[in-house]
Amino acid sequence: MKLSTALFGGMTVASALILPFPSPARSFQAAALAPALPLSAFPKFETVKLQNAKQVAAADDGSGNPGQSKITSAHVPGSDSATRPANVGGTINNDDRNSTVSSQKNKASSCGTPSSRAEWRSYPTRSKRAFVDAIACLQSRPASGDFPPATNRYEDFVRLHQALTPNIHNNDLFLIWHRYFVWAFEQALRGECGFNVGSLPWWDETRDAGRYAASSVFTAEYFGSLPKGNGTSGTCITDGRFGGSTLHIGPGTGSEPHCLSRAVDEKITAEVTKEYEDTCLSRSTFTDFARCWEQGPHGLGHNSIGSVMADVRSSPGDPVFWMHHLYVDRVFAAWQDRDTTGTRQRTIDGCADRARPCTPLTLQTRVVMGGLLKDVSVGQVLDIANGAMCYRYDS
Ligand SMILES: *[C@@H]1O[C@H](CO)[C@@H](O)[C@H](O)[C@H]1NC(C)=O
Ligand SMILES: *[C@@H]1O[C@H](CO)[C@@H](O)[C@H](O)[C@H]1NC(C)=O
Ligand SMILES: [Cu+2]
Repeated sequence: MKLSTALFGGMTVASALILPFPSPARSFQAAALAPALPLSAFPKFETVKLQNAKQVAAADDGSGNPGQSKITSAHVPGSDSATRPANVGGTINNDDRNSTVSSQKNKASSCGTPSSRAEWRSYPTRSKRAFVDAIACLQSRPASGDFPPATNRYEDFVRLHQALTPNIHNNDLFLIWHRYFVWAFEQALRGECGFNVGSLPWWDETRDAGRYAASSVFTAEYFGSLPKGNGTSGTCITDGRFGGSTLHIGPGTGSEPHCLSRAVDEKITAEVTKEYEDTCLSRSTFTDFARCWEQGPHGLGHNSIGSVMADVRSSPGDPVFWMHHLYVDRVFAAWQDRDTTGTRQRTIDGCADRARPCTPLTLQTRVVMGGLLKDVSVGQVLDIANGAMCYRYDS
């Protein structure tokens, strides 16, 4: 069974995840530090430079027709973005919209007090410690067995992301699926590892643009340092809460033991700017925002931290993945809030895949979590404090 069938055909993903991988070797865990693999082993994210993203905006403004495909594909060799329909609006009928709006209204009281995610610099020290401790706790717990060859509970999350990658990147499910993935991870931290501080943090990466390595995120107390690579390989991380880890999911679609490694390129971190954020935030349609944000600061942030984080499939293997996606989600929520009528919390358009013609993304499209948390519909995760989740951002 193909995973795309699992995503959209009503079957469980867990059964689809039993792929022909070797069974986990317990000896991995006892072994000495695994090697850093060559940077070329980690398949990178597609990215677009700000200058080109701005050209897209200009084309969009002028004609009312997005027309981004030509410009984008010209700067992303190997990308198949040009095959994506430029304008896929109008895929949601009124029946869909009205029924979900009213069902969301009915759920308004189910979200009691939303937890309020704080920016890392104003997130209390004891919460920072609790957060990294809870992540390390998941790494010390046994795998569920539903996601071979995951060797611990944390790797269940990495494996699901690896397996679903083609379905959840470079299409309009990207922001929605990753929002719910972070929520599922938060539930595991709370339910399985006793994480009980008020909220998760988020990381305003624009404040560290050009000097991520100096960020207080990358310190021996928390996520460990952010070194450069040596040109061909990343550098194994030996400090911080996750120093010395061996990862068993990845690189790419594989499962080869390797150390947690990073290879920062501050020339690329310097591209994660407020200016880029604002360029994306000013897009008026969901699909235009989503494209700009995924291939802009989202992809640039991944690639710039490098090595494991630059792996489109298996980047959750680096725990800083969660900090990055909390930032990605924070700006998605900000884009939604820009329209004060609430329309962006209630409506959706775009493509759920890269087929041509594509499968339209609707409020009923399933957001599949493979049993890590129950599957929901897109309509249940558009509003972060009204539906399947209950949180907000405090800055
Ligand atoms: C849904 O809402 C639209 C606009 O508010 C309205 O025109 C349409 O008749 C409604 N459809 C149903 C099925 O209620
Ligand atoms: C870079 O590091 C890798 C892994 O530690 C090593 O195999 C390789 O020889 C190093 N390359 C250079 C150019 O130093
Ligand atoms: Cu991802």
